[in-house]
Amino acid sequence: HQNFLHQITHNFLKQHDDRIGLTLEAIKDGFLDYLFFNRGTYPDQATDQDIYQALAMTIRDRLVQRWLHTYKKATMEKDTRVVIYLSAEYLMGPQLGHNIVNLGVREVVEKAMNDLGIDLQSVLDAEVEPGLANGGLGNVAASYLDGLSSLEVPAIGYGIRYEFGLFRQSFSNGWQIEETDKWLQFGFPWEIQQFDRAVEIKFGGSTQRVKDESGNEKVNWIPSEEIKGIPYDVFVPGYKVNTVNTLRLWKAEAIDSFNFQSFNVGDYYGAVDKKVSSENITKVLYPNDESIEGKILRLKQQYFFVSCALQDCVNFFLESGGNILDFHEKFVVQLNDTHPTIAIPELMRILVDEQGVAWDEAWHITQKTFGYTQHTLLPEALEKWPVGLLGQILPRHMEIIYDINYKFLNLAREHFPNHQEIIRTLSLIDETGEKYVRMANLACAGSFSINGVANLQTELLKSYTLKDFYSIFPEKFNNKTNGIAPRRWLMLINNRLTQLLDDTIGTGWEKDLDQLKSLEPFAENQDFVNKWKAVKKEIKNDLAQRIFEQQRVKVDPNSMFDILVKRIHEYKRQHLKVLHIISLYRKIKDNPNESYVPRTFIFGGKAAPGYRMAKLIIKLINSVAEVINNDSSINDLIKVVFIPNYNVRNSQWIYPAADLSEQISTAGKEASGTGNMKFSVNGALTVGTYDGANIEIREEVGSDNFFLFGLKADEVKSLKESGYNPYTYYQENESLRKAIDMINHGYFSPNERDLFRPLTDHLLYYDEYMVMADFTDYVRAQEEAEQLWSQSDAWAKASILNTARMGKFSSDRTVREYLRDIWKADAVEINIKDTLH
Ligand code: H53
Repeated sequence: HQNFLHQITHNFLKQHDDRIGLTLEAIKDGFLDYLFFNRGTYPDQATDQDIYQALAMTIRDRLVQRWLHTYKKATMEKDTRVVIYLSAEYLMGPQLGHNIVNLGVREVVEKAMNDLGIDLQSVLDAEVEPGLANGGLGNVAASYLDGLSSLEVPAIGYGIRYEFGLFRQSFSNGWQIEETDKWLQFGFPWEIQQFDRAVEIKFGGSTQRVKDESGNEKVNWIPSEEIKGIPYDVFVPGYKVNTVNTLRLWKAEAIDSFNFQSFNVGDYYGAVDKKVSSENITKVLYPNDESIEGKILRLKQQYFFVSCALQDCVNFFLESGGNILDFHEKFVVQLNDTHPTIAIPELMRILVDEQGVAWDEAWHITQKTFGYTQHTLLPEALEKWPVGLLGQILPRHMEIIYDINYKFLNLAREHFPNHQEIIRTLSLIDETGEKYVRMANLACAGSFSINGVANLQTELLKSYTLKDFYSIFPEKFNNKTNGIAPRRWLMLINNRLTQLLDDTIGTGWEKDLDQLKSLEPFAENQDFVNKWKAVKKEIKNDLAQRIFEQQRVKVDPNSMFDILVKRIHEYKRQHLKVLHIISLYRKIKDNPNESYVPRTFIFGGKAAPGYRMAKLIIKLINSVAEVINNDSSINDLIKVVFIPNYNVRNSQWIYPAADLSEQISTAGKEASGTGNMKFSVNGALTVGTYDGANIEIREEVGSDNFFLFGLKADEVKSLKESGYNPYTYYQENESLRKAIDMINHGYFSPNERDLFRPLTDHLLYYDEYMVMADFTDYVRAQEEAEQLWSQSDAWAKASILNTARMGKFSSDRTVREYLRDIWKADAVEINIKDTLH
């Protein structure tokens, strides 16, 4: 019977090939069909949202068959190895444009829309992006799924379907205002709900030791709360291949959506209450990047999606006839930072308590299953959970963690006999005050691979942050320098440059970014240099126009676009940039007759809602912008713009338009950075510190095409140890002093002179991130940039060389390295003509 039904489906698909075909007519028909039957409208009456939804459904139709084949013929097959990526965040970005590019149908779709009198760009603009991430961490998660699909390797990303993504930012009187991100409001056309793959998740309660039939001791977990996880599958198509992998996002639901007992005694509200509280778990993304929020709900989120994911893997492996003892052969599970680390005791629990595997064997399987990616050098970003809280929410896991720790510390003592201090730092439990579980230590003990995300960071992990783990397990440590997806971050967002590249060196670079190298000789070709400049000018025009429409600020496309976009954080030093702008402003006012390079300073980025200093920095930028943009005495020589609600969509306009990319973190603080890569591949020059992936970018593009400044990581460290006194820089550097004095005298806050005191005091008397120490050299690097800018051909040449030499930073390269060293999974070609079973 089943075969019969399959046959019918296949005949149907064959007959209706046009419905899913990629021809102009098929796409037009599909689109009109959806517009009429699904949206209930005609093209001339359709809203932007109607048109977006109809086109999205049309494109989605073309993914379904590919996705189902990938899922059934590769992912679920017993003997194919599958990469599992666990991440609390995915920064997917707008989907329509990306999926059109990956299907290879950009031109056809553009033509189809044109024929109907519709502008594709305005359709793309109508999409509300799924903002299920804070920043860089979610961006790499999305890029690696894209890379895995493009390399045809079966993979599943697991995460949370937050009902509200990262808050939307607006400004009121220059202050950041946060609003709920209702990204699901109009429906999300790129997902399919999989009700039949729902799983149950337990919380709280207690454990009990019982004997099973054969007299062996066994642990029962008797929870106090149970909820359901419902998966929603999002398609992740590879570039011009049939592979469409799965991003499976989980939503929490109550098990009985209605508690009839309460209902019968008239407590209607109480009955609904339980449903509401269960569903709270996946309500909202915590808006902190690199700082921990020790909230119960956050821990529940982490356990929730991790348990859903592992149960799902175990289920379909056993369904396909797999042997649980081979779990680590079938799956490799990558932990994206420590957020999913509770997966380690969870897999132990499933193996030991539910599958009856002996402890040592279960530990062997677990350690062979997990890889751990470490993304940070900030001590405050290392997650830890109070033992009391973890034990209350996950009593069985707390026991398992203690058991793991006991054995792990015995091993550690063999390496470090009589080193009580080292044993204490290695312990999974921090016992210096209130007891905490150290999630990074748990991740290190429970995985076979530990990787950093750029060379410098990996070295710093080995010599400081995870030094003692490195001496026990040197073989586990490796580096995987981050990369970005060239399809999104060049092809999709920079159509103009893509055309020029295709015309000059042909296509093929999108799948093999090293091919951009063949652009190098063109840097010497005046005709090409002129074309490059013309393209850049058009792109800058586009952004200038958007800025004017949004903010009513006129910026000059001929000025140098100097851009700093990323999360607002003190270590990323947006305030260093502000001090530079103020000092330049001061200089122009004091010496109006000298000649200056016209500059437009563009900012973007969100501050965590509870991070007061970051919010004050936003207010300062907006206040400085207000004064400078309205000061007619400086003849529009400089403009300052803060683009609100920085997200993927806005960033797609920003990166291609940049002349100068600001990557100015304190050395030794930014693990890698990926924005730095997006700028440079689009032809921006970088002014940057010797930090994170900046170092490797500079190595690739050449030191002449990169403006390096500032203290190095070891210099930062030794200056700190020798007693850093920021005030001396204030005394010694006149322009720095004047800039700080202007802020302190209320020049930018006339109604509230002391508004920025907390910030300036911090800089003068504490300055954890050494803004003051790096100021002078930063200004020097900026002047160097201005000199090069004045020779516009030389600048263009450096810009061309940046693009030409960025091949290394394709996420395809990173994914290949993960596959080679950690994941060890092979490509599986997907043939959509195969019959499915
Ligand atoms: O991860 C990026 C790095 C970047 C680092 C970032 C990150 C988060 O976004 C959140 C938490 C965390 O521990 C690290 O700050 O340097 O490029 C991807 O690896």
